[in-house]
Amino acid sequence: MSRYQIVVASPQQLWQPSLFAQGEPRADPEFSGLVRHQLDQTAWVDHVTGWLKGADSLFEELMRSTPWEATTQELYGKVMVTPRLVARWTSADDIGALPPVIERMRALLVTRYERPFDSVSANLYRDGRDSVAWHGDHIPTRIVDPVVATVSLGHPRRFVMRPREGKTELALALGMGDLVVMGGSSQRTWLHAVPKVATAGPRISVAYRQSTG
Ligand SMILES: O=C(O)CCC(=O)C(=O)O
Repeated sequence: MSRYQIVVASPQQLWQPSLFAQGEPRADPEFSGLVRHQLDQTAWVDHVTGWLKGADSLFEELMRSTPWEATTQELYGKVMVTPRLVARWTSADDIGALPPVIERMRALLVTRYERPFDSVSANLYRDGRDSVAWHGDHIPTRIVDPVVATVSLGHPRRFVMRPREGKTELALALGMGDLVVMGGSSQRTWLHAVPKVATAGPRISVAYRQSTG
């Protein structure tokens, strides 16, 4: 018999609400405090710390009500379980059935960035072992300079970006209602990732993308 017992905590057990993210969820229509990181001549990232007030109640509702799925991916010829859980909503009816603040955030993003954002998806990083490897999002090439907006809920995780051929140039700690919007050529000429860490509480990222057009 092993001398070691492996204790695997569930995301609910690891979850500790923040004092700064309580109350009804409400996104800031003014995008106050927005900082634009001009990555190079053609790629940019907007960052608003704490854009969604009351992010914890949305986190808890999504944890409870989302049909989280484990998916697989092929890596170097091997089929591996993707290290995070995912969910995706692509029809207006599906998006309309989500907590109403998801639609309110979508409407604010559509107005500001003038993109349809007709697809909503979410990632659940249960703990520090969950991650997303370096990638650019797969968005049809007919969509020029796609804009991808992500709202982070729960415990902050490091979000990093680098040029396709280069080292990490931007690192942000994203959680508790932070908004990041990647635009210009950032999905084509840059990569982004959420690396694994030794310990982390659960985090959800909700992504708004354009899939048609
Ligand atoms: O969780 C994040 O902030 C990034 C997620 C991401 O890169 C993706 O879903 O493609």
